[in-house]
Amino acid sequence: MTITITAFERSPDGGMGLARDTRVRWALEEVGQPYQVRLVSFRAMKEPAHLAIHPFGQIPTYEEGDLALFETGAIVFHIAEQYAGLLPDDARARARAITWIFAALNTVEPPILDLVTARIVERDKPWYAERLPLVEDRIRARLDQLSVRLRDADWLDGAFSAGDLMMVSVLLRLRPSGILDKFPTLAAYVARGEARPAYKRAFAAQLAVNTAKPSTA
Ligand SMILES: N[C@@H](CCC(=O)N[C@@H](CS)C(=O)NCC(=O)O)C(=O)O
Repeated sequence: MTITITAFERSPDGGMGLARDTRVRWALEEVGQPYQVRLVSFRAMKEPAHLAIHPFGQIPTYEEGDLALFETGAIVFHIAEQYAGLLPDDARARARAITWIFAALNTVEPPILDLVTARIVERDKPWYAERLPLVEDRIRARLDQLSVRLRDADWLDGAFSAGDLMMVSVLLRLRPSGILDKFPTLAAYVARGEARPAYKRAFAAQLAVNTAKPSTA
């Protein structure tokens, strides 16, 4: 069955791979499933046709036959459940890998998003400079804890899993801030993720969209 995902027609990051379609592309590349991409503009994302698939008017979405999903956690989990390669067979190891998907999205991503939001929409506020160190401290606390857990392991729990895919994707959002570089264990972990052939294919695919010349038609 054909898989179709949505992505930005033009990502605000210009193709750095930080828009969330990259993690879905990556998951599909890891399990070797071909997919199509429907590009949407910011305006189209808020129109009824897209809202019928994504109630919050965002990307990415995932369609497969009459199944339509939104939220990258649900999408990556669905891909990992459907196709071999992203979750261990052993039930307990599988549960732990799923735990890392949730940890990435619920515990590590929120303070990182707070920083992204602060830098974009709070920069001109009089309290911005005072608040920024607090936001960064909350990120550093999480990264300290994650470094302790990862130690010298390649991945969070045995073999690479959907949990690592999500954690690396979330940590990548920190790259523009320079904070990740202060955590060599995590910087190396992210680099291992980026070195995976499936990640490279996903990154190249989103970059091609964002560097394509606009159509003159
Ligand atoms: N929790 C959602 C977040 C989705 C999200 O924030 N998508 C961004 C792109 S990375 C978006 O569509 N932003 C445009 C908007 O919210 O209008 C997920 O993980 O899928």
